[in-house]
Amino acid sequence: MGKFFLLVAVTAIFFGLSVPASATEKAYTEHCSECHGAGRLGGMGPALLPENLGRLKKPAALKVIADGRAATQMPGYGDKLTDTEIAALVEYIYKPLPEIPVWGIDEIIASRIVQNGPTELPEAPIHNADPLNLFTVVETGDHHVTILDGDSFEPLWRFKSRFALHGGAKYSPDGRFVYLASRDGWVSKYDLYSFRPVAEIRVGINSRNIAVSADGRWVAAANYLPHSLVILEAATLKPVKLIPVIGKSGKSSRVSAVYTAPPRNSFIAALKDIPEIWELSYEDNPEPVATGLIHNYQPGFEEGEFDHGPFPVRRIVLDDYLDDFFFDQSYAHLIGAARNGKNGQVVNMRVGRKIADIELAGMPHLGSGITFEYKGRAVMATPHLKDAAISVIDLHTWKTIKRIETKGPGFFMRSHDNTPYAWTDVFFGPNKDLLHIIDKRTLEIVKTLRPAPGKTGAHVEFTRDGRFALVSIWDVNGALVVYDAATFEEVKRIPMNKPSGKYNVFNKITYSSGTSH
Ligand code: DHE
Repeated sequence: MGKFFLLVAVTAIFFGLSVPASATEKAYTEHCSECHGAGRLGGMGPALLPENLGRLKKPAALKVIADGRAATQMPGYGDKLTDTEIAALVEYIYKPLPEIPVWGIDEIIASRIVQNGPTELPEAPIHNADPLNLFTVVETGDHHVTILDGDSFEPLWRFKSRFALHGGAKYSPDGRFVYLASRDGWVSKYDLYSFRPVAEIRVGINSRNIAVSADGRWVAAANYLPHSLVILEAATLKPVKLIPVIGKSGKSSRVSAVYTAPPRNSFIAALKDIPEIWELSYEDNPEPVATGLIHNYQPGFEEGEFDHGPFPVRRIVLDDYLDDFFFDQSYAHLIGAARNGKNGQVVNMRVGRKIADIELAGMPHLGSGITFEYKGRAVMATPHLKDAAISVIDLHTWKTIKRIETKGPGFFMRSHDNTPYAWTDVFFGPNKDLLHIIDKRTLEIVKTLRPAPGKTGAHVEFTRDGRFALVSIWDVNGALVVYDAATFEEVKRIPMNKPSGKYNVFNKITYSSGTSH
């Protein structure tokens, strides 16, 4: 976007060169509402409200609308809208809504739907597939989910999901139940023994992701709108605790993501609008649901202190935001970065403070980072959303030991304990149909695949034994392509409607170092 455009647009904002409000609302409906929601409350794209746009200054918002946003589904509208129309849209999205819809504990409780109670579910699987080698495949093309047999590669069950599922599927520790979250706030639970839905609940208006506790008792949900964390009882999806996310300074924040940290018996969340990490312990929690107790969290506690009641919140204050983060295998260290940050930061979770900066420019996609052993030392590898490279970082010295040049910026990376290879996609740019296979022993690319010329090939997941790698062709006439993980030969192609991600039960419940947790 040229400087001239910026000047015209900023001038339009400051001097009120106006477009009639009705025309701006029409432009919003025509170009934005499909993704960002009719009332700017979010959908496939995030909510566009001043409360959620605090980190995006108006000139930067002009640029995003004109040119699109890297690493998201947001396209540029510079060729469809005039500079003045874009400026008017910016004004429109920063205007407070007369009233922000409330999504509090009453609305959450009222939204809960139980499809099949415990007595309606069988004792044992009704199918003959290995229950721990099933895959949950999210087909974003028509908002469906397919449960795939990881041995025969036959689809076993296909059902309609909520709108715009995002983030990894999460399983109960025994692998029997899968939990899915949609961008519009629904958490849904399905039974993989009987292939039946169990229950659903709407935890927010615009949600981020969910995590299941290592003991299988709790589900934590992270929201963008409202600014809250919600704890559910995993068995019933009944809400247990609603936590408004308010930082030390009194400011509220969206939640970047929440994960479970099994060795710590806690959920760990990073916040997007305030530089804090929150850790919610689920160790020794009493039975709050059994007593019908719903705890409302009281903000105002100090750093190092805990609030009271179940799931006490421990606050770790940082000097930069964390948009994206992941953990080493021991969960002793959190490695995180801000999307616009120059460096990543390492937080020691035991002492509760930053212990190192790491070289991570180029917008690392840490959520899909992996760890493995290289020449006797533990390393992590992460793709970058803006850089055609994979960074490999020593988890002891926190130094980059190699930048592996790729054919374009990538989104996802995967490996498995039983394979010497890590697979990564090229997600952006002219080579988006390529996938690289990296030898973990040499850190060299040993093979580049093009499963469907011209179509994005992305997101790899391995079978339980690591013998096969499944790749998505991100197209409405797409597919899952099954590769032999040793010979890299294609074994099977299963038609799918834009299969965004696939999650193997065993790899997820064992927190395999090669997969997302
Ligand atoms: Fe994702 C996982 C954040 C855009 C597909 N994405 C995640 C997770 C986070 C995240 C924090 C981990 C959640 C979990 O598994 O519990 N994603 C973000 C963003 O900040 C970003 C860049 C902007 C946004 O729109 O929110 C973003 N993500 C996208 C997309 O545009 C993708 C490609 C298409 C889509 O469906 O929206 C996309 N994200 C995915 C997928 C996963 C994911 C498939 C699960 C990866 C896994 O293997 O676990």
